[in-house]
Amino acid sequence: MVEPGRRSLFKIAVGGVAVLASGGVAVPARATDRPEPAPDATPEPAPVHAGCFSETFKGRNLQICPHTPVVDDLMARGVFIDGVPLLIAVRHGTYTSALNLHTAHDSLKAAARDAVNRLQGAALELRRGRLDPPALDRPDLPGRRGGQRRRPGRAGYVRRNVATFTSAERADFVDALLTLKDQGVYDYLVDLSRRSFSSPWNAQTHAGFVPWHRALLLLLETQIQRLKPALALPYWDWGADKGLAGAPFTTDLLGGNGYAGTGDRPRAAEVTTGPFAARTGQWPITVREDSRGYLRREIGRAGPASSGPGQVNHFLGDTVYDRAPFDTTATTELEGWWGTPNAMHNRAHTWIGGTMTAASSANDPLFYLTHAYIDSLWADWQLRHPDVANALPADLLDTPLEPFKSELNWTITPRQLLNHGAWYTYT
Ligand SMILES: [Cu+2]
Repeated sequence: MVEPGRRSLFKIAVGGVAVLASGGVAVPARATDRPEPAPDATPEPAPVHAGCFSETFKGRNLQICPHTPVVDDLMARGVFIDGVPLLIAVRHGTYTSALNLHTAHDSLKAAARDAVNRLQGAALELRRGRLDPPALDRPDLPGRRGGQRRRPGRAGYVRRNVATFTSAERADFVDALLTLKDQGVYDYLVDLSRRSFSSPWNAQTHAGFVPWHRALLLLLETQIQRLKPALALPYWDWGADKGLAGAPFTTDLLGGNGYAGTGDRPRAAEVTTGPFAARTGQWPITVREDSRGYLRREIGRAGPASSGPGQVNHFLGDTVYDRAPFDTTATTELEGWWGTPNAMHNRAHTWIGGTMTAASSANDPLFYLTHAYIDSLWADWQLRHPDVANALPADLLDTPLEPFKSELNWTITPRQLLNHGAWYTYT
């Protein structure tokens, strides 16, 4: 859990209460020096820090400060118990009190557990609260039980190939992503996407794969447009743009391939160019499955080159959207699980490799450009096969997608997503 060089931070937690004074200097463990308070004792009044809320728990004064950032990828601050800052360990986005459980008072341990849970919940709420989904109360969108509209709706903007982005658009796109990262909104969506693999949201290995991801793209795109109203998500046509010399792998966009690591420099696959490289300090990977807190790419190492024009045409010629039982055994070749001949989407992930092969693959902004291209292929397929019955199960078609409904109160249904022209067009 603790990387070399980080252990000194944890030593501070040993022997009483874990404390970390401002500037990272350990101070005496004052909270445990005090006697165990009586259950109804009034805690010493502690000054409430800006942006924090204060309450009493089992005789202890708690201050919870959800605005406090994670100090680095292992430690967070944001809880004071009786005025003393609590050391909090962060592991894969989960907060845990680093209190020494053998020596701390029971009431202190309980207070720390409660406070850390509250902090994590408040921090999530804060990030979620900054995310504003696109409105659904539009007359041109089908209602929950309405019919699917074939004619174009109110397409507000155009999604273009990233290769056509001007230098000003590239700068705006990068700037918007970095701002959303700072706000925690980007990482909230990474976490949401990661949880889709272990949740019954019909987002993976299912007929709901494409509409669910269409909703996810709309969510990010709407946040980008709040910052840069003229921008739309670009797509990356990996069949046509397979070379790594141009967009999106330029240093003014997403940066290039990962570093071919050696034993001397073990951070293999670390992206070292562009605005999302770890060395910029702008793009720490905090939602993740292992200790590697940096963006990685291993293009071409794990699998063959991705789908080319021949495979795209094969997919567009397929007359079946999906086949029951809507799992990995027969899911559309667009998503591309085992047994499908082209495996377009999955192969794009594995072709890029590194971060893009993890459950938290949305950490790489390339995720959104890849999915925008998949989304455009779905739109092309729908145009090519307007008379093929849509294979989305009926109960899925009119059920608000999760977790967008329960977490964001955004009740978008697959039916409202079937016609991409109601939202945007592709060129
Ligand atoms: Cu994907």
